[in-house]
Amino acid sequence: MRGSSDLFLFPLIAAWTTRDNTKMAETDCKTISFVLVVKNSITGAQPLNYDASVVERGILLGGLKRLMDTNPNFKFTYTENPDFGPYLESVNGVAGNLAEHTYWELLSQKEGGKVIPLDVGIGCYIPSKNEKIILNFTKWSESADGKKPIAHRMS
Ligand code: B12
Repeated sequence: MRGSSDLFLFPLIAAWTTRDNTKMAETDCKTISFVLVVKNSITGAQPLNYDASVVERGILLGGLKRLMDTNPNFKFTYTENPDFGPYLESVNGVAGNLAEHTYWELLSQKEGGKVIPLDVGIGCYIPSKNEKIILNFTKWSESADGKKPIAHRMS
């Protein structure tokens, strides 16, 4: 009796498993490649280029994490800002410093285009295929009265 019910259930289980695999394949995420450049405008050191990738429509933070997980020559840290999300604090051991007015500026260059600063942080920006993302260690400058920082240069 038991043998015949096993025979009956087998095709049902097989069909269910196959259907589930198809579902998995449909929801698999594609990745896109972009280039990450780490530049230090303060020391003038030779920029480093990395081949990076992110899930299609995924955020830059995800791409940076993937790169750090797979490439021992790249590391970064960030802090959480309650209003704007993750703030890139350090890259390869070099950290921005409030007192010294240094920070990691986020820049982008799309194929053949000019270099422009990102208008959002690493938690919001979505890189596109073959885009060059430049992490540029630099200083922000003071306004004429020396009180307010001129935070973002114009594109
Ligand atoms: C000053 C300022 C800076 C200074 C902050 C240091 C300082 N002490 O002056 C510097 C020059 C470092 C800076 C950098 C950037 N900034 Co800014 N910055 C501002 C500005 C003009 C004022 C912030 C402020 O002083 N608030 C008052 C204080 C009392 O509040 P606070 O919460 O303590 O402020 C802190 C945060 O604002 C934080 N902060 C500043 N910018 C950014 C950006 C991000 C993504 C995060 C998470 C945090 C953050 O630094 C402040 C001091 O600690 C705001 C515009 C605004 N009106 O808010 C833009 C603003 C917050 N910045 C912005 C951006 C996009 C950036 C950059 C990504 C620009 C770039 N292309 O590199 C980078 C951050 C890169 C990184 N490393 O992650 C955007 C954020 C938009 C968004 N939704 O993500 C804003 C709103 C300007 C805009 N485009 O409209 N910034």
